[in-house]
Amino acid sequence: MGNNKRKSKASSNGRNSRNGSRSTAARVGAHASSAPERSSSKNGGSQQNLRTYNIPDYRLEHPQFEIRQLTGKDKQGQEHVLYEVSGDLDAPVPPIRDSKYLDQQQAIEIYRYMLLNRKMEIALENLYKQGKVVGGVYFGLGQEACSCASAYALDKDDWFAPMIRNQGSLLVRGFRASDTMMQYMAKADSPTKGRDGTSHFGDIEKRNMVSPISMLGDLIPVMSGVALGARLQGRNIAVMTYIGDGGQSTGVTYEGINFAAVQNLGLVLIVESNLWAYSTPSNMQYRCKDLAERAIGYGIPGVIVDGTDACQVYDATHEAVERARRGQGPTLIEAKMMRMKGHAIHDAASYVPKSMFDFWKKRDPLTRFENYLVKEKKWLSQKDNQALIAEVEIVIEAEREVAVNSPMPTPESAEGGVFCENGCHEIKPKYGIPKVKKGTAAYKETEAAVHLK
Ligand SMILES: Cc1ncc(C[n+]2csc(CCOP(=O)(O)OP(=O)(O)O)c2C)c(N)n1
Ligand SMILES: [Mg+2]
Repeated sequence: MGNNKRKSKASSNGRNSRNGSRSTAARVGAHASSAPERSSSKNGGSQQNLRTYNIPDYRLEHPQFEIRQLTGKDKQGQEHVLYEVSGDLDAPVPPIRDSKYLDQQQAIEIYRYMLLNRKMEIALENLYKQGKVVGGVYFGLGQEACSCASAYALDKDDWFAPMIRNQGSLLVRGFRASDTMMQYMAKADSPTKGRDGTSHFGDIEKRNMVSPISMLGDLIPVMSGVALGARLQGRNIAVMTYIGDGGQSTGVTYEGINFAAVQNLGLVLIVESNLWAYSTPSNMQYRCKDLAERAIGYGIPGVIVDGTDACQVYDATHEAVERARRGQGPTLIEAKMMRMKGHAIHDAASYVPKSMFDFWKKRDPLTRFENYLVKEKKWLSQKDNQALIAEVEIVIEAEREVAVNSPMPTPESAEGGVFCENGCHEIKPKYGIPKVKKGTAAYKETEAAVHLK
């Protein structure tokens, strides 16, 4: 990226489109070129200070769409916003990129987690329709490769913090499908024992999982803090979390990444670039071409992957995790894909143009990975694939039974388990005693401290 300033015209709504044209439409899911390092130009002269940065891009296709906001009228003559999409929506589906790291058994294991993820969410939708769910349900349809393959790249000692679409990551980290189901049904045996109806639970003891925080972006500084805590105990670990293409607009996202960058903390941030933030299309959310470009401003590596390709997601996360463990700092991974349902079960996503769903349906991560394993690599015979699918269905049915049969919490139980009692949540150093020097000098009152009094 150069430092030459380009003059661009304002669009009719006061914003410039991402490709600089005078239109409210902007390109979504545009491409970027590759090469991981940032380098200084050696051209000399006026080019002397020109810095060039590159964003590696693992994708095998670069979808280009234009989304245009229009105003329509309903039958009563009421005006409402609608969106129109144009672009090459009939482009052929690209192949899965061979992984540099995954072997046959690992690839099949990721596929099984993706199947579990998909079938668990189908079961959840049914539980909701049966009136068994307290509140709403969130889905990661179309994002299973992103959740499962990224979590699969972590080791036991690494940490992670999921967001609403990462129910697959929980399965990879050892949570049972019934944990998520019971949580949504607010059952007594759920991780929060019926105190929360959605995803606000963690496990800092065994699974190194920080509970999701609903305020978008806030997990980023928290996870940076986890990495700092581990460093003070003498360890460089990877700490992974996710943020949506909408959520990354928050101020705390910037603060959290910047802190990890300057402290060289092992943050692995997966940006779930799924083209919508609630009912806002991504081109009304940010102006840069690819969100991975933001890594340049933070001074950290950024990489783009096809979020519907499990191999690409795994490889990029694996490399980011390795960097983190070597103490080389954070990485931002932009996973491009599509949110294939509404924001949550209450949202029918009728604002999304149907042709956009059709385009991404052909890129269903599960079907693509299945084809790859069965037809391309021949790592899984048709028969073994059918057996695997049947086994996953049995597991999900058994988990559903466990969840449905769990009792509701007793009214008396509401009294306990809210505040920490008798040190029940003592947080002990996990990796050793913090390696911090104890100061010997007495506290010196500074001018600033005096002033604050
Ligand atoms: C700081 C903050 N602002 C607003 C919200 C309300 N909110 C919850 S999800 C959401 C949209 C998120 O979109 P995106 O980040 O793209 O994630 P996606 O739903 O597409 O996975 C909003 C605005 C919130 N939770 N936190
Ligand atoms: Mg989004």
